[in-house]
Amino acid sequence: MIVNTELEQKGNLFPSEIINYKKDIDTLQFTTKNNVVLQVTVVRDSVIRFRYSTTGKFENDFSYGVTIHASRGYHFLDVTEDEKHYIITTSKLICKVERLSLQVSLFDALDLKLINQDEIGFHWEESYEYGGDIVKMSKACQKAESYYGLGDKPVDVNLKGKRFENWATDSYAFGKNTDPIYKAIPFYTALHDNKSYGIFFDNTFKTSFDFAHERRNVTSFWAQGGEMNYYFMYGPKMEDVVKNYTDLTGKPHALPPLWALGFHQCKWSYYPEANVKEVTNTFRDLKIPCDAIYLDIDYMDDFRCFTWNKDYFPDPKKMVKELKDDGFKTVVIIDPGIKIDLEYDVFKEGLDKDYFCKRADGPYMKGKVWPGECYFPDYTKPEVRDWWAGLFKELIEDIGVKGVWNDMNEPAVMDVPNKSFPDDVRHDYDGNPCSHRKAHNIYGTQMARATYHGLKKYAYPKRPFVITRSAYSGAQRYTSTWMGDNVATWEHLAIANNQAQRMSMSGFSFAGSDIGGFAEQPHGELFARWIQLGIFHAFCRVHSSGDHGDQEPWVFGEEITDIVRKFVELRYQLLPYLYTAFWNYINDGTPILKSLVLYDQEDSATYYRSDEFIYGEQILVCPIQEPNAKGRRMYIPRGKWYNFWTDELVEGGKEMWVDAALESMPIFIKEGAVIPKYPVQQYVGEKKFDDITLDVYYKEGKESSKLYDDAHDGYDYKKGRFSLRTFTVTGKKEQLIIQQHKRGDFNADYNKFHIVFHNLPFSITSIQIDNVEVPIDNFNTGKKQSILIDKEFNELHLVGK
Ligand code: MIG
Repeated sequence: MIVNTELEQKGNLFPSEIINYKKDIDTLQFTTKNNVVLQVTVVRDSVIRFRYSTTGKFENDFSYGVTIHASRGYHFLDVTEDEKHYIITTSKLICKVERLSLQVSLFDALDLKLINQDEIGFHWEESYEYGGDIVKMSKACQKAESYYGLGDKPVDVNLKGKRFENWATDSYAFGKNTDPIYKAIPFYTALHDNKSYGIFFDNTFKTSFDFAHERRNVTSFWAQGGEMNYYFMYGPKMEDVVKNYTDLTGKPHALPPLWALGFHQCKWSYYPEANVKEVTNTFRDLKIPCDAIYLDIDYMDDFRCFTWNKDYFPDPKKMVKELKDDGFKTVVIIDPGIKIDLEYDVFKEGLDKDYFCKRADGPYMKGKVWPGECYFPDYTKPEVRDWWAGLFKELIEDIGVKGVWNDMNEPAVMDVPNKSFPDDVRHDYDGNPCSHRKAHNIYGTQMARATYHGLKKYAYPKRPFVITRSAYSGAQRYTSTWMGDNVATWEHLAIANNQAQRMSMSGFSFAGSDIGGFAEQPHGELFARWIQLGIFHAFCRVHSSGDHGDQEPWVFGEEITDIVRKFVELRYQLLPYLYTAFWNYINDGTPILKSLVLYDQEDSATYYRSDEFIYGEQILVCPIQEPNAKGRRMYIPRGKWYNFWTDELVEGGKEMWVDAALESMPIFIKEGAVIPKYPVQQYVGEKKFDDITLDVYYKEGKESSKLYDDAHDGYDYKKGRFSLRTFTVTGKKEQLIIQQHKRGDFNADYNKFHIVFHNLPFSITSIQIDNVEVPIDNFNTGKKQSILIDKEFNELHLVGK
């Protein structure tokens, strides 16, 4: 852990004993003899912030990661002392601070069991090169403790035994274990003894995490500058840890428009216009649903942001309108590099207003990217973000573009060894001037934030849609994300699976991979298997570099086209289910994908499972990740599950073989679930429906399910124009009752539910709707047992024998 090897003899410094303690409402301050200060803030009963200074003074308390909307307030707070400790007690946690060493240990306030304990605890090294400290924290790794989270790391789900760095990096064709890649999300959750907690190290400098790698019994994290400043979040349920973290760093400010949860097609690049149209027309001809088409860098005039290449796209407004009339939303790429060209108004204005980043001694930060030599806006300055947001007026308001894709915002620079800005570049950091060492990891997020504000303003009253490559904790408030330049290999399919799960448990559910792989070209089989996984990611887009051939769903032959259509149709059918999961996410911070450990942490068989995951609340998915498979072994979590394809009921808590030839994949539905489905449409809003389907999976016992709905765009839902239906299924040997509870005053176009029953163990003798007997011939007893009923029913009661 000694970073500065030449000065090794100097090494680590440690706090000495506490000589002063004071309390100010929710904040306690401990000062040691050698002038180290530990500030402990009780944010919530289960969230405590620890902040250390080695000089007696703290920096200005500013964070891009923590949202101003974060919940605050606790039910109980008490501080006592014993011979060795100060003891802070909330309704969830007991935190002990040692008088002699400033070391911290945390206990569950209910059963008094140890959750987390400093090993050495806080220590530091002076940074001779840059000033300030290299700040370090070491924690004891508890027996059988495991670790999860950390954003986009391309490794198996459990992080134990590994070491990582957070430094946003353009990583073309990264591989398994490449570290770091595009994002910097310094948050992990840990689990031992059925208790889960999380640590968010809110420090934007280069941070490192070591999970019992260097020393078997120690987990540590450190940063190249700034403060030791971390939030400890307690569950004990892992899902609550993730919710706490998401509350702290922010939920998306708005639901995405529903179309953004549809299928997206992208390539580097579709041009000219005729080529774009050919692609979109083929989607419609072949009846493969699709909602968005992307324009990569070649749509611009010589890669100048906010311009169009008029040879390729002579009339963008007309094209965008025609695409829109056919159900396609146009999404365009915008990079941070602004071409140095005095004839180019964006450049000229940025220069005149002094909006570009500068080197330490004053010259502009000049770097080569696609347009050639460029300057780069300092998005960490509020005024620059406002300017940037304003640049979207024409694209969005006038031309009608619906989404913006921010790339290269690590920031990426070509032809330099470190692939980014030099360390000495200056940033405003919202009035806390600093070098690139501190601003690097946040640069991409601030760009996406500025982009989001532009879209929000000019798309109004519609909702904005932004996608970013780089991100720091909190970026999920503004934008969706993809995982960057992966490769068309089977291993990358597994990586994509792990990354999406990991992002989801790192508070960032709106994520997906380049389906099929960005670099190189997949075989049809790999493409089909990747589509099968991709339809279960909140962000679902095919993208490829294009230099290795085409990657549209139809280029691999008819068999593959049919499989792709079948699964994309399934995604469109499940849109109301996904939309509901998204609503859960923006309301409660509930992750849309749940790794099995997050779903059932009491089952230790889940701790190292990487392939299977829960989609939303009640669908279990496991992609096929190897060629020529006719099925695979997978772990079915505890409980009873229906095979989606056969309705066969299986008892979980064990591994089993599941058939899944190429036209299939392992999907299971939790018993008792009510799964809402739309009819297939070619794009969101294509059709008005008379009814939607509710697939009801019989269970002996009780299970409840939710269905959220609203206008699918706009902000009326924030004023109560939504509907939230809760269906409670109660199954008995010869009865099934479905109760519906509705909240909100949104009224969807459809009037009826087509309720389809799976596995009813009895034959119907009587049906009551809201306590009124209805003729039994309303019940369809064909291949699918079903009934069509008014969507506002309160209770459906089936009796059988
Ligand atoms: O240097 O815009 O990750 O999705 O197609 C490559 C071209 C720049 C990298 C992105 C990729 C995009 C490509 N970009």
